[in-house]
Amino acid sequence: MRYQGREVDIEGRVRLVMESALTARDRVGVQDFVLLENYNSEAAFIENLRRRFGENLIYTYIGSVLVSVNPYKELEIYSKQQMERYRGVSFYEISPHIYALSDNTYRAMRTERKDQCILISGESGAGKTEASKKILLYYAVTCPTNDQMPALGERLLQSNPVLEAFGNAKTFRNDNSSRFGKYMDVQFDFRGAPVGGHILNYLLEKSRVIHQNHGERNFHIFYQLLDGGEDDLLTTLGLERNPQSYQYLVKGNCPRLSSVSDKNNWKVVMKALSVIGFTEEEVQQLLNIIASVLHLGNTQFGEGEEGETYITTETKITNLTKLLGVDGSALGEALTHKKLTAKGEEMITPLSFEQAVSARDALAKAVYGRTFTWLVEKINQSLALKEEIYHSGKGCSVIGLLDIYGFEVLQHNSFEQFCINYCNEKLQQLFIELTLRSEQEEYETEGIAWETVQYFDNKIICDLIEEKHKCIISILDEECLRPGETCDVSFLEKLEDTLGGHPHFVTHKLANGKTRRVMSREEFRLLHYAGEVNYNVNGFLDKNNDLLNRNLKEVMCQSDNQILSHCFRKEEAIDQKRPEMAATQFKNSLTKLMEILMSKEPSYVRCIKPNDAKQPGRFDEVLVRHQVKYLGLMENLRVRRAGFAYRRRFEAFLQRYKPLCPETWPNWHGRLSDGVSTLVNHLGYKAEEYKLGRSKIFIRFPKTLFNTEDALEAKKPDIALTLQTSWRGYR
Ligand code: AOV
Ligand code: MG
Repeated sequence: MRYQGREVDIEGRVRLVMESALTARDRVGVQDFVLLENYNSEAAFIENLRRRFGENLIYTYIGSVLVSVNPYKELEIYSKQQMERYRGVSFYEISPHIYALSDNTYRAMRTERKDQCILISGESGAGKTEASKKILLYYAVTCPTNDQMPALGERLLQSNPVLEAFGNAKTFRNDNSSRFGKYMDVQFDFRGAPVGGHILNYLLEKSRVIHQNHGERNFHIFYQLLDGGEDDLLTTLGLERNPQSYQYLVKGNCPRLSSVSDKNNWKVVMKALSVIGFTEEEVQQLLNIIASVLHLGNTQFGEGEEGETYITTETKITNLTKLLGVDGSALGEALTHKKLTAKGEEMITPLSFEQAVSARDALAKAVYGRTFTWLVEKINQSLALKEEIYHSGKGCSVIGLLDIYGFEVLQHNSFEQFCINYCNEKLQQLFIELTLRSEQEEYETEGIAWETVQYFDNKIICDLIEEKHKCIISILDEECLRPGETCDVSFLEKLEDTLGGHPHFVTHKLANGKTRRVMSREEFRLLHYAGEVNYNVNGFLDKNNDLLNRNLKEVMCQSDNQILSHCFRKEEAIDQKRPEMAATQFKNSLTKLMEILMSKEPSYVRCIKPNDAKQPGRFDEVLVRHQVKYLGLMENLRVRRAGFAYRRRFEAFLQRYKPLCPETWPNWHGRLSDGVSTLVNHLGYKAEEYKLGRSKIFIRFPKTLFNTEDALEAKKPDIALTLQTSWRGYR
C-alpha cells in the first residue's frame, strides 16, 4: 500500500516524502489522522504526533480539523513564499498548515457566501494566540485591498500588540498568557478584500492588577512603560524605572522575562497605537492612567487611635490626583470613607484599615478594567466598516476568529480560573455539538447510513455551572444578594447543600458524613472535561460583586482625563440599581458568543502543548495523551472514520481522477454521479469500498484512495501539480 502525498521541508522545498511508503511514513507519519491504519489506537495517534513533531511538522489534520503542537521555537514556515504556496490550494494536496486552514476558510466564505468562524482551543500555552495571529497575518498579506480602506490590514495586525500589552501577562503556564477572551470579526467586501473588523472582549482578569502569584507578573504594559519609556516621560509620570518599587508589581517577584524584551515591546506598542489612530493626547492620557494605577498601589494607610483610617503617603498622592485628573481632597476622603444612603439620608462613615485597602484596590481594578474596555472600543472605531462600503449593496462576509484564555489549573485557583475554565467548557460543548452534529447531518443529507460514536458530552458540567436556579453561578449570585451575614464559606455550604452528590462536584464532605482529608474546607472541586480543578472560595463573593464605593465613582466621573470621564459616567454614580454580577454578566456574554458562533460555518484548530517546561524539542507523552483525550480527538477521528474515511464532491473527484478512465478523459459530459460511477467501475472499486451520496462520493478505506492516487501518479506524474489549484478537497 502506498500513499503519494507531498510534504514540505523547512526550507519550503516541495518533495515527495512518501516515495517509499515505509521509510517515509516511519519518519514523518501521516499528515491526516484518518489515514492511520489503526485509527482506534490512541498509541498510534500519539506516535504519529510525536514523529511529526520530531520532524518539525507541527500540523496534522483530522479531516478538516487542524491539530497543532506548539514547537516552542521559531520555524521557517510562515514566510510570504509559504503563504503563496497555500493560496488557492486544497487541503489534501499539500502539507497541513495553519495557512491551508485560513485559505480554505477564506475560499469557503467567498464561494459559498457564508460567514465563517475559526475556533481555536487548547490549554494555556498551547499556541492559540500565536495561531490566531498567523491567520490574521495570512489574510492581511494575501487578500486584495479595498481602495477605500487601504490600511485596514495593517490596523488589524497592529491591534494585537496593543491588546496583548494591556491584556496579556506572564503566568505560571505561559509567558504571554491572554488574560481576556477575544473574538474578532474580519469583514470582507464582495471582492474578498478586508474592509472592517470588530472585537468583542470577554472578562479581563482584573485581579491581576493588584495581585500576582509567585513567579507571575502584572500586565505587560506596566513593565514596558518602566523599561522602555523615555526619561522625560517617566519624570512627568513621577515614576521610577525599577518595577520592584511598586506594590502592584512586586507580588510575583518576577520583574523580568527572559523570553521577551519589555523595552522593544514598548516601542512596538507605541507604534501600533499610532498606526491604529490614537492621538498623542489619547496616548498621554492612557499612560497617565497606567502610571496612576502604580501610584494607587503605593498609597498606604495608617490607623489612628480611634480606629480611623488615614493616608500615610499624603505627599505622593499629589502625583496620583494629578494623573487621575481628580480633586485631591475628594479622592483622599473617598479612599477612607464610605457614603451610604439610609432612609433617604446620606451618611458618611469612615472605613476601617482593611476596608480602605480594598476600596483602593477596587478603584485600581475598575480604572484598569474600564480603560481596557475603552481601548477595545477605540480599536473598534478604527477598524469599523465604513457605511458606504456596507451599503454598497454587494454585501460583506465575515470570518470570525476566537482566541480565548485556555483551560488552566494553578496551585491556587480562584474565581478567575473558574470563569476561564467555564468558558473552555462552553467551547468544548460547541465543538462536540457541531462536529458530531454536522457529521451526522452530512450522512443524513447524503442519504448514507451512519454508525454512532460514543463520546463524553460535557453538557452536564456546563449545566452544573450555568443552568437556571440550581447551578454554581446562581447560588453565587444568591449569596451575594442575600442580606445578612454571607461570606465565602456560607457560599460553599450552600453549594454543598444544593449540589452535593453531583458527579462532577466534590468538596471535603463525603456522602457518609465523614470528611475527605485531602481537601481543604475552603475548596470545591470540579471535574472538568479537561481535568480536576480545586477552587478556593476565598474572594468569590467579592469578585462576583465587583463593587466600587459610590463616592469613589463620584470622584472618578469628575475626572478631567477624558478616557476616565468616558469610563465613569455620571449616571452610574447616581443610579442606585445594582448591575449584574460578574459571573452572570460573563455567562450572558458567553451565551451571546455561542449564538454568534453557531450562526457561522466553523473550522477548528486544536492546539496541544508538548511540555510544561515551555521548551523546544520536548514531547511529553503523558501530557500529550491527556490533551488528546480531553480534547476528544480520538472520538473526532472515529466520527470522521465512522463508515467513511473520505468524502469528495462528485465534480472534485472527477476532475482529479478523470485521466484514469478513457470514458471520462478529457471531459465527462453526462451527469456527475454517472461520471463518478463510470470512473470507479473502471478502477475496479468494490461495492463495499464506496457509496455514492447525493452530491459526494464516500470512500470507506484510505487504501482505496491510496491506490487510486498511486495509479494517478504512475500515469501522469505531473498531473497532481497541474490540477491542484482547481480542486477543493474536503469541504
Ligand atoms: P495560548 O494563547 O494558547 O495560551 P500562546 O499562543 O500564547 O498560547 O503560545 C505560548 C508561547 O508558545 C508563545 O509565546 C510562543 O513562544 C510559543 N508558540 C506558540 N505557538 C508557536 C508557533 N507556532 N511557533 C513558535 N512558537 C510558538 V493562554 O493565552 O495562556 O491560554 O491563556
Ligand atoms: Mg493566548
